[in-house]
Amino acid sequence: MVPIVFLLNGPNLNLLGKREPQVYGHETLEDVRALAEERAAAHRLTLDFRQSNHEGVLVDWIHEAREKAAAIIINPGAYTHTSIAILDALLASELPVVELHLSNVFRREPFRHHSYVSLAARGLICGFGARGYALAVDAASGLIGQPKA
Ligand code: CA2
Repeated sequence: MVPIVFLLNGPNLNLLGKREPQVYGHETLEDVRALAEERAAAHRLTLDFRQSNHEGVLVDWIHEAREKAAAIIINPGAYTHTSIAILDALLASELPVVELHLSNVFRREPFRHHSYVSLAARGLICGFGARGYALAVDAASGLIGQPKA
């Protein structure tokens, strides 16, 4: 069976490529989806790529991943810095988690330096823009022991 990786995106990431290109780049969410799907195919993985602006929806999707997925990649957006609910759901999933950010959060405002999600993550990719999405799929593939095609 082909392993499934959930790639979840949090609030405002639907605006990618449409606002603040100096911070988040020119690629749209559809562009980063394409990059991630290309890497997933190379690793013989199925990618389930989603975005929501709602914390509870993200929590529900993490619960769903527990049943269906072999790993979770998550860019929780601003919920990174605030959401114990998302942290608890990730811990409960018992799945390998890759935390992902477009920007280098450590070069930004101090409130972005703390991540609740990092407590559940096996690793963190940040600061590589859209390319980070491909790197995150590589990392997830390694965590579930999936060989490259
Ligand atoms: O760098 C990242 O990927 C972030 O997760 C993005 C979040 C931010 O709150 C985190 O600290 C770091 C914000 C997502 C907002 O996305 C936008 C994209 C384009 C235009 C405006 C917002």
